Amino acid sequence: MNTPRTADAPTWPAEFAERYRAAGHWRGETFGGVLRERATAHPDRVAIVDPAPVRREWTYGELDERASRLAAGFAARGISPGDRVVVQLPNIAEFTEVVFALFRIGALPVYALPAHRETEIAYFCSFTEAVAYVIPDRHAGFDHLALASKVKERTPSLRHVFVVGSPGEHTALSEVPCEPTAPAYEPEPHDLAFLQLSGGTTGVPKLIPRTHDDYIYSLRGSNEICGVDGDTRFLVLLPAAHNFPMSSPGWLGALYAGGTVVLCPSPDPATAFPLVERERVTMTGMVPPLALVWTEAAPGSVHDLSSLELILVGGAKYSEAAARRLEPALGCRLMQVFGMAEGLVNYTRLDDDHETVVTTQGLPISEDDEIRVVDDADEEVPEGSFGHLLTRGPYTIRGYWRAPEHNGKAFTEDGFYRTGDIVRRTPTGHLIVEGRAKDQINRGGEKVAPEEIENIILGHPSVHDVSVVGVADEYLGERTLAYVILREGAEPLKALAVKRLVRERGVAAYKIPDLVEFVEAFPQTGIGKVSKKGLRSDSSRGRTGSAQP
Ligand code: OOB
Repeated sequence: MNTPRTADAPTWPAEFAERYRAAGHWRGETFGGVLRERATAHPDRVAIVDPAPVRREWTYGELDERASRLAAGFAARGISPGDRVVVQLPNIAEFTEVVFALFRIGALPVYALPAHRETEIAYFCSFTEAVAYVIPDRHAGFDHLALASKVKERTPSLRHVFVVGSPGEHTALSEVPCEPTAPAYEPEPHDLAFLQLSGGTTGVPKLIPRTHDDYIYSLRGSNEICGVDGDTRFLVLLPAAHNFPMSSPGWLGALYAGGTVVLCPSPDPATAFPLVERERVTMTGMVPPLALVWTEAAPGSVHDLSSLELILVGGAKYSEAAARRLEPALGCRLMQVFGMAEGLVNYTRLDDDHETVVTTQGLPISEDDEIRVVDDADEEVPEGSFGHLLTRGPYTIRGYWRAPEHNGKAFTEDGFYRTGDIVRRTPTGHLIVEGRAKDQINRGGEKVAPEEIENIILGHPSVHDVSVVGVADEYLGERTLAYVILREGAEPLKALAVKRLVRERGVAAYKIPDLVEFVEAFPQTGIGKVSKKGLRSDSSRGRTGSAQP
C-alpha cells in the first residue's frame, strides 16, 4: 500500500519534530479527526453556506456525514492512502466535502486553481501520477469536461474524473458516496495531508507537501491572532484552493474554530456586498487590487456592511496610501498578511498601533518561526537593513515534493527556506517587504513564473529570444511585459499573435502577457546574461514607450 508519509519530500529532522510537539504546536490532530470532533460537539451549527445558484447550507453534522460517505465511495473505487487527486473546483460546497473525504482516507488533494488550463492540469496529473481529477462541468464559461477528456487520454495513471454537475462521459460526483465502512487506513498527524502549488520561479510550478500537524498548527495560530471563534462568519472571496483564503485564517481556520464559512462565487462588490449583508459576514481576506475596489465601492453602497469586523489584505504589497483608506471606507479593522504556501505567515496584530498596521506586513505567527535577513553571501545584515528573507519553523516545509535538485537551491543546508523576498525588520520585529529577488511576477497576488511563459513564446518559429518581466502598474502592482527579439528575416509578428500563442497553449489567463514589445537586443549583465533589472527599469523610466497592450 502507498502511504501518505513523507518519503517523496524532505521532512523535519527528529529533534525539530520533538521540539514542536513539546512546545504544543503539533498536537497530534488530523483534518478528518477535527471535523469529526466538531460535528460531535455541535452537529447543528452551520459549517458551510453556498449561496449560488440556490442557497444551500450544511451543518457540521451534515458536512461530516457527507465527507464520510464520499470517503467510503472513493475507497470503493480504489482510491488508496497516498494517492494523489487533482481537485479543481470553484468556491462551492462540494470543494469542502471532497477534500475532507480525501483527508479521511489519506489520499492527497492537489489543489489546482479554477483558472488553470490544459498545460497546467496535464502537468499536475502526470507529475503527481494522479489517479483522479475532480472538476465542475462548466465554470465561468469554460467546458471542464472536454479538458478532462483530453488530459485523461494523455495520463495513464488517471483512472477517474469526478464531476460536480452533468458528467458527460465521466462520473458524477453525486454517484460516488456510499455507506461508510471502517476505514482501511487512519491518517497519522505527521502524514502528508495535501499538495499545495507554489507561485513558482521555474518552468513548472513546484508542489508543496503539507502535513496535518504543521498546517493545523498554522490554522490554530492564525485563529488566535485574528480572533476567529465559533461566532466568526468567514467569507471566501479568493479561490478556495489558494493558501491565503484556505488558512490565513481562511475557511479551514473558520471550520477549525467551529465558525461558519460563506463561499462567494465572485469577489466583486456587486456579488459580495449583498452576501456580506445577508449572511452577516464578520471576516474576509483579499488581495490589494480587490481591497482598492472594495474601498472605492463601500462608501456609496446601499448594502449594510456593518457586520464586518476584520479584513485581511495580503498576497502582494499593499501600498501605505491604500491601507490608510480601508478602515474608514469599510468601517472595520485592517490586518496585513504576508504569507507563502511554503509556510511562514506574518500578520499585523489587533493590538498593533495604526501606523504599524498600515506600514508593515506583520510578525510571524509563531515564536518558533526563525527569521534570518541576509546578504548575497548568506551573512546576516545589520538590524533594520534590507536583505533576503530566510525562514525555518514548525509550519514551513523543508523541501518541495519530488524536487531534490531544486531543493538544493531553494533551501539552505540547515533547512531554511529561501523565500526570494527582500525585507527589513523594524525594532519590534515587524517585517516590511521591500521587493523580490526571485524571478517571479506578482500580478495583484497572482504569481507568474516568467520562465514558464518564455518557454511557450520561444516555441514560435519567428522568435529568436524572449524575456518576460513585471512592470509597475497602479492597480495590480505589476503587469507582465514580454520583450521579444525576432529572428532575422522572420515573418513580422504582432503583439496580439504573441498573446494568442500563450492563450492557445492552454495556460491560466492571468499568465498571458499584458504587454508585448519587440526589441533588437536585451540589456546584458556584466557576464552577458539578460539583465531583468535592466529591462524592468527601462520600462519604468518609460524609455521603451512602444510596448503594446
Ligand atoms: C501568498 O502565498 P503565495 O505562495 O501565492 O505567494 C507567496 C509570495 C511571497 O513570497 C511574497 O513574494 C508575496 O507572495 N507576498 C507578499 C505579501 N504576501 C505575499 N508580498 C508583499 N506583501 C505581502 N503582504 O500570497 C499568501 C499565502 C498566505 C497568506 C497570504 C498570502
